[in-house]
Amino acid sequence: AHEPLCDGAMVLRHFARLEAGNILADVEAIAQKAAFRRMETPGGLRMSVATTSCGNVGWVSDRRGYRYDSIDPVSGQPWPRMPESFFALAGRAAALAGFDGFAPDACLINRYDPGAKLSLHQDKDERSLDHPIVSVSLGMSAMFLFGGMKRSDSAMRIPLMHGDVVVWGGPARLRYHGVLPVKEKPHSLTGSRRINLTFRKAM
Ligand code: MD5
Ligand code: FE
Repeated sequence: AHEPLCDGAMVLRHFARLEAGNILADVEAIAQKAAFRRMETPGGLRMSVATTSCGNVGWVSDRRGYRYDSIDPVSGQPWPRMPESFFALAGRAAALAGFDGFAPDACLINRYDPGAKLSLHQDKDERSLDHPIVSVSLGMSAMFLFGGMKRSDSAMRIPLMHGDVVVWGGPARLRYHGVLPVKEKPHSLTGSRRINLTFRKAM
């Protein structure tokens, strides 16, 4: 089922379900080279979500700010390559939502343990905001907050479940969004974790 959420945002329910086991195996291999870590924000707080990346660049946060970097600051090495299957999945999802030719160069991988959350924010660290973001949810479900163009705008609550893919582009690209604290309802493939992959064209 393809549900338009609003102009520019499309939910593709179950879209990644058949591939979920393979994606999670790839995520484990990536995490062996670039471990999940809870990054520090410029304000000095530690995120409850643990992150890693694969692709030409990865998303990094520290006291200096947010940015994309070709080097993982923990390993001192380039980020692991983005698997072809990830690139292909993101491209197929984007095309279904009307964004042809999406070529992500970064895949940010978020790991939510029970209680982890993401406060309302906008994604604007990418060089051009003309490209969509494709998000893949795996494992435990989460309540996604989909707000407006201002932080103070009221937010819709959208449950995101294992295998759901969302494409955010055009007028939805800069909407405020977040994730409510994840409740512990273990999933057969991930245990007490939610994994979210976001594909971006960062550079
Ligand atoms: C998550 N991750 O579930 C979400 C999925 C992040 C993040 O927010 O920054 O890592 S991506 C949701 C998203 C991206 C771009 C635009 C909009 C939502 N939106 O317009 O609501 O871990
Ligand atoms: Fe975001």
